[in-house]
Amino acid sequence: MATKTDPKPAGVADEKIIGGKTYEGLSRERLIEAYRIMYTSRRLDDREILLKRQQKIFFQISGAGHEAVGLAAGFTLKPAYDWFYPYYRDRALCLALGATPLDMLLMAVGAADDPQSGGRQMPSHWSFPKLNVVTQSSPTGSQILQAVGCAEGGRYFAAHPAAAKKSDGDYRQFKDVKFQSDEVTYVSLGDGTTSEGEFWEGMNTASNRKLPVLFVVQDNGYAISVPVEVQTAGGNISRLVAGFPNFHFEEIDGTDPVASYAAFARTVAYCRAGEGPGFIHAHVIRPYSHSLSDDERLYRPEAERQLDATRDPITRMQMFLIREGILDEKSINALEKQVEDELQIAVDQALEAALPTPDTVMRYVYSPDLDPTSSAFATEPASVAPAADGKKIAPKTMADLINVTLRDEMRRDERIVIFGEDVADASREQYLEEKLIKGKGGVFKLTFGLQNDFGSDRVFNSPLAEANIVGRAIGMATRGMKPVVEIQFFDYIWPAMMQLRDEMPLIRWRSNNTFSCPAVVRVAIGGYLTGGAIYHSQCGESIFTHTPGIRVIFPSNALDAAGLLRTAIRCDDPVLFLEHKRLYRETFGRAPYPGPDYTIPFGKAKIVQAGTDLTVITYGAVVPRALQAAQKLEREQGVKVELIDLRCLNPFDWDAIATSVSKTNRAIVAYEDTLSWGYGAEIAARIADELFDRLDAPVRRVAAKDVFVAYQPILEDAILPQAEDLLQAMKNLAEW
Ligand SMILES: Cc1ncc(C[n+]2csc(CCOP(=O)(O)OP(=O)(O)O)c2C)c(N)n1
Ligand SMILES: [Mg+2]
Repeated sequence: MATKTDPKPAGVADEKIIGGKTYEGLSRERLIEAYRIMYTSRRLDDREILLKRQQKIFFQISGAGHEAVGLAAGFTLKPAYDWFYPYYRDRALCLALGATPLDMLLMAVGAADDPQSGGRQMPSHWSFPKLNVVTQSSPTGSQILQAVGCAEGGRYFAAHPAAAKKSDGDYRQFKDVKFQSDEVTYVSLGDGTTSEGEFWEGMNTASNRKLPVLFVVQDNGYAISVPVEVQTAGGNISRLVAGFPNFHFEEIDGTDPVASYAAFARTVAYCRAGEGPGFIHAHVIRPYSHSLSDDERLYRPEAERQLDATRDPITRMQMFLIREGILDEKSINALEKQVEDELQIAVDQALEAALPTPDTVMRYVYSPDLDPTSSAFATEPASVAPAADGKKIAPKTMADLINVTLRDEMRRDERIVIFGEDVADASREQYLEEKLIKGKGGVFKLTFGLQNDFGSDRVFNSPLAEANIVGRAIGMATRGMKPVVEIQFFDYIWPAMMQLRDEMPLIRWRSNNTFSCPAVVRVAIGGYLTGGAIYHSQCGESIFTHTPGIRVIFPSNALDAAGLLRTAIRCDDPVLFLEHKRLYRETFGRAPYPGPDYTIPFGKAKIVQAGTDLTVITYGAVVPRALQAAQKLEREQGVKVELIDLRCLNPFDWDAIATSVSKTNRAIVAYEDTLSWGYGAEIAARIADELFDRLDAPVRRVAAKDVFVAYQPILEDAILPQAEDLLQAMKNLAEW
């Protein structure tokens, strides 16, 4: 049941909550420890500020004013047991969990031994694998859906403990899984960040699934210079979220350590008991401006800043300890001196630390353990015995083979879950049980029957929210699961773009290989649909091939789709798996099922047709069109085109291109996406750069016009590259 403390105005301490001599269960020793941590946190900020002014570090953002909340969280949650998605003001939390000042300072100087990122991330982007603090980034709020996925991961492993076992031959070999049946996932954010849509998506799913996620909004009244009433309707986030079911809510004075501790203790107990998520709205202060790049005197008058200063949690804790006779002034001074001495040693050590060398920059963009381009993934399709009556087994469509591949992989690997919009057979599973319905299984039916076969906790519908799908997948994959999620149409991938660009591809690199999230995102892509129009025909693959850290696959036929999807699932890297809608049920490229172990290495092109006069490099739905054109050209003019289907766009098979172009001396790059700035530009540039002396003619591109795909088929045909366009380009180049 949801509860709520009496709301009180920000900044007004409630002395009654501090109450009595029990200090809400905190012993005197624990209170002294609390002060030590809070003071260390504040003085570490001060040290970093000094170092920044001396140009010995390059950025500083403080946790000042937020120490009491962090402390309360750190004292009520368990490191290496619970999971943490903290934000940059959570220095005191990380110290309370067991991170050291040296760990933090090594990050500030960008040391080689910076345990959080190896010199790759700004300071205060927390990452402590041993404590279950998951690598954090800079985009505000992108941690929230990942935290939700993390909590789902814990719940999944608790229900499927056998899935946690290691297994050779795929990503599982390199992924330790740990979970606790009553673990809690902490996620924090500022007041401004509650304006991000992903915050609401995260709250929605945590509420709906009753997940043990503890949301902590640290409300310092400002997001850089923008005050809370501009961010939040009515100026108070607690009032807005109060309608979410299943939550335990608290609104607290987050500058009061003991009151904060009490509120956290209540909320953590609620989450741990499996009652649902918690939401703590803590009113805090921000005495040091937003960061060292900001001067709040430009937008906050002195009187307002002074009012904040009266609520400083460090001073309040000091006064409290003295008033309660727990420490006297002398012992406080001694404690502080000890902290200062320890910090001095840490600063000296950090300043002497070795710096990373430039030759390390490309490390850990991808998994160093499992290479999906390796020959270990090169297999032959299982020979299909003819049916008993001697008839040949009918070849299957790409849609069929993707469905069978998913089914076989789910059987093999219990860590796989599938979710997305409409991917389940039916969310109201009693309809399935009572056999009242057949089930849907995706708008293109690619996941049909999987929920029926594997149950509703392995195949389920997501809300209609693409960031929700990808963000949660990242959180799950970080925990060791293998989410194979679906984005219904490429045209609608954009709400997930922050997760796909700034998160999924970066988790490994930015954490210096201490975290990874090898999820698979399947996306229906492309046009040639007759009536698909602007919003059901888009390509745009080069936007993702432009992003280091994510593999991009684009098969043109059923066999490749099966083999490459299996490699994608077993792989240790995140994969964007692009499935062309027009090819799902095409006659072209059908094949018998190649068996449950058929894999194709990434980055190996397929020579669709060998030739000597001209090379066409393409992929996806342009492959059958280019083949048709090439065959016609050979019939009519005897020109022999070598047709290369790249199949994988990142990595791509440069060797196949170079070998072919060196032989034919002529190249066309053909693709369905808009011409300019597209995937072909990179290939063309590389051919011009590295094969210049082998060329007898300019490198040509054939692609869509630089416009979106229109609805009327006459317009669609004119916009997308057709076999006839390819034929003309081939003829033209052959004659050049
Ligand atoms: C998506 C995104 N937009 C903008 C920024 C730049 N930025 C960094 S922190 C910040 C303000 C955050 O305010 P709030 O959530 O209240 O947290 P606080 O810093 O006050 O603790 C902004 C706008 C960012 N990092 N990410
Ligand atoms: Mg704020």
